[in-house]
Amino acid sequence: MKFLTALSLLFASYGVANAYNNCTHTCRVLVTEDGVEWGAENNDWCIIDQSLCVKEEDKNQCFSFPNYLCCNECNVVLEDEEGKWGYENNRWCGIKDTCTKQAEPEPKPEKKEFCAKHIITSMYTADPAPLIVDDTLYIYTTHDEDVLINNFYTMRDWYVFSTKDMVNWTNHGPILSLDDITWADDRAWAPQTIERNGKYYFYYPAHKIDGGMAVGVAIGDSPVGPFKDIGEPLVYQDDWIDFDPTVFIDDDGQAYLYFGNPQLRYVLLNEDMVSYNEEVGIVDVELTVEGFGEGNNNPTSYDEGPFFYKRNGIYYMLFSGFRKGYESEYIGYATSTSPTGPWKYGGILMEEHEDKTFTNHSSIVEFNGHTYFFFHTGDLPDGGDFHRSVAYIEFEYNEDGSINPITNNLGKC
Ligand code: FUB
Repeated sequence: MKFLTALSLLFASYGVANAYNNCTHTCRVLVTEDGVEWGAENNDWCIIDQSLCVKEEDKNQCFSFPNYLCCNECNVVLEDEEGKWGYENNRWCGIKDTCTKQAEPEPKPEKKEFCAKHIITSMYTADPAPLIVDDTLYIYTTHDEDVLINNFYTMRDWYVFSTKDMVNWTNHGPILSLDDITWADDRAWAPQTIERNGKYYFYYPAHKIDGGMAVGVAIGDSPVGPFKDIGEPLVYQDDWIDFDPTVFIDDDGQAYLYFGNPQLRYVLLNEDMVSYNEEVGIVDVELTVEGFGEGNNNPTSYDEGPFFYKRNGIYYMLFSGFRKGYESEYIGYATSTSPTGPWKYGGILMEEHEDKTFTNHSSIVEFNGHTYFFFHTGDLPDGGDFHRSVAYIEFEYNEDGSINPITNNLGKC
């Protein structure tokens, strides 16, 4: 046979079989010659030592240890001339040389603990709303006066605080006061500022003389003012609903102004930012439990303090609300794929402050690679319902853009 002839020639030229190596990874006998079984490896003949071969019926056995199973782990218990041995499930097992240490289970990333901090402790502030200009974060706030009239909200002006590092804060206020607004006489409540074409638009709610609540707007040349009111309310319907404005300009240039307690409403701002699309008018958002969670209000948990923004194509609406069984506000959020809803309830962002203060009011901003949740609490000395203080805490979004509840750990961390 041609093959045997070749083999004989091979043997002839090399003389004896033991000039060949033992096969190390094949047990397939190609030729048996004078009781010697030959296989082939690496383009050369090799001699098969059957004692090293795994029998068909012993497939699970360890190649190097024909009568033993292969270890699952690589923990060497014993080493002798045959090789390395492990001990698993009450029996010895062979450890292949190719055995690589199984990767240690990935340590679970430790849940980062962030610490809440006040932005200012020398005065009472509430209702924070952020604006980033260049390398600076500005936080616009309301101001709870030290001395209360009728033990109720006593709020007559607005402030802005700036920081570049979240440590050092500069107070630029007051930036606007009820005294500067001809049509308003009370309730300098939760504002927000936005920039467009180099101008800064400060949206604020206030009580209209002889009327209800209204949303006004004042214009400034810089984020810290001075701001000049346009001289009349931007939104006024002679009710007590239209306050707590939040403003956002979408990628297509359309600006939205949401507001309202306990009805969430919006208008489409015109390019000039001081008037709105009258044809669309003032739109009531349909408040559903699917959108705003179940609660004490109509029948959802939405109450007030909307904060509207967009991240990675998702629109977010933070809000202050009442959950069933609670008499102070929690912060919840809803998301949508469109700026006007429908909204999908996302859950609790911050639980009620319970006995500390009846309200809360939130906003979120990404600054210098970190994400911050701003809120207010009653945690300062003599703090309470009408003596509140703005604080913030860092947090991280989940992969899908959802946000886990955030704990107010002021003073505990
Ligand atoms: O600060 C006055 C009012 O209390 C705000 O407008 C509401 O959001 C609530 O925080």
